[in-house]
Parts: sequence; C-alpha cells; structure tokens
Amino acid sequence: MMINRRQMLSRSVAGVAALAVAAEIAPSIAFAADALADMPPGFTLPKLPYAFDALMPHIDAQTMEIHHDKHHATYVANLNKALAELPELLKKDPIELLKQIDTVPAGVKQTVINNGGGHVNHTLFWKMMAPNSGGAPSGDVAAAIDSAFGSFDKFQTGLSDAAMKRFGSGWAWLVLNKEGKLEIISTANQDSPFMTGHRPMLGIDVWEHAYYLKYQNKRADYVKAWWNVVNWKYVADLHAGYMKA
Ligand code: MN3
Repeated sequence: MMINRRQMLSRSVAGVAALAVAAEIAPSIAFAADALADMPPGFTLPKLPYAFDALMPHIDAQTMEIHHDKHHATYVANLNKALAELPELLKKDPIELLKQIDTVPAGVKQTVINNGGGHVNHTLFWKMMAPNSGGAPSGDVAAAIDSAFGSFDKFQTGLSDAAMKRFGSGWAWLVLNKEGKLEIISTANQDSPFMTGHRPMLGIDVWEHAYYLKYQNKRADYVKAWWNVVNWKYVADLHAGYMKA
C-alpha cells in the first residue's frame, strides 16, 4: 500500500500522542496496550496469529477454530452488548477496564469480569502459543524463572500442578506480581490476573472447551502437550515490557 509522506507523518504523530496519553494514565497500561496492539478499545476479536491447524498435533484445528471463532467471539460480543449504554467504558483499553473493575457499575460488573476477562485472557493466550515453539526459555526470563522457582523443571511442575488443581473452569498463570516477583497463580472462570494487580506472562486455559475434543477428560495429557506450543519469545517480550513499565 502506498502512503504519502504527510499521511505517514500524521499517523506517527497520532501514534506517539496516543502512547503519551496512555503513559500519563499509567505506564504499565501503556505498555500493555502496546503489547496487545491488536486489541483496540471498542472490543474487536483479534485475528488468530496463525492457522487453526498450526499447533497440531498438540492442539487440533477444530478446537482452535471453535475456541477462537465461537468462544472468544462470544466474549467480545457480550462485552460490547453489556457496555452498549456506557460509551465511556466501551472506549477504554480492556486491560484498564479490568484493572479498574471496582469503578464499573454494579449492574454490569460481573458481566465485564466474565467477558472482559475472557477477551483479554484469550487475546494473550493466542500469542502465548506458536507453531514450532516450546522447549525452555533463555535470557532474562530463564534467569527470572530460575531465581523464583529454583529451576525450569520446578517451575514447569508448579504451573502444571496449578493447571491440574483448578477445579472446574479457569486458568493457571505465570505472573509478575505487585512486588515485581514471578509467581504461579490460578484464576477461576475468566477472572483476569490484571484485576488483582498481577501481570500475566504465560497462561494455560483449562476450560474443557480448550481441550475436550482431542483429550476428552484427560486434562493432564493436554497440559503436557501444551508445553510444546509455548511461545517463549512472546513471554520474554511481555516480561521485558512489564519490567520497563
Ligand atoms: Mn478458552
């Protein structure tokens, strides 16, 4: 696509201004908005960054298609519907909305927790996985994991345990906590780590919709397979961004 010099200039000025405004509100939000650049306010379903079958054999194409096109799409649609009469909230960065969940009117608060959480959690989740990935992290993330958990193996066991112990539907997460330390947590339903001041670096969806078609009741097999698609590059980007913010 051809764009002229004036268009390019006005685009970059607008971009810088938007970042500056966001930075004024809260540096960590500015980073998050930047990292989640395909999650604009107004709540739209981001494109899956790879084909439905790209994570095979670990996660099957039909699961990915239903998970993204139906489940995630429904969270987005329900969030937009819930906030249709609250245009000032509809304009917000969805992460900011979750961080400030106590300012959301009581009548729609739980709907925002469920569907705003679902939207943000899944937007992260798609990028936290990638084809031809898995293995172990390197660099700063690897050092931070070793320092927090003793070793990569201990971290891996810890996150897998949290995923297995989550009763019913929810998530297990590696987060950066308020003190700037790595921590493993688990959240129920679509509760977002951002609501409790945690910054998610890596998360696994253990709702049955994430694995049932291929793994049925065998959540342990899904969790084990999922490690083969972890996108450590994105985990490192998130970590670096949070540390800078
Ligand atoms: Mn899900």
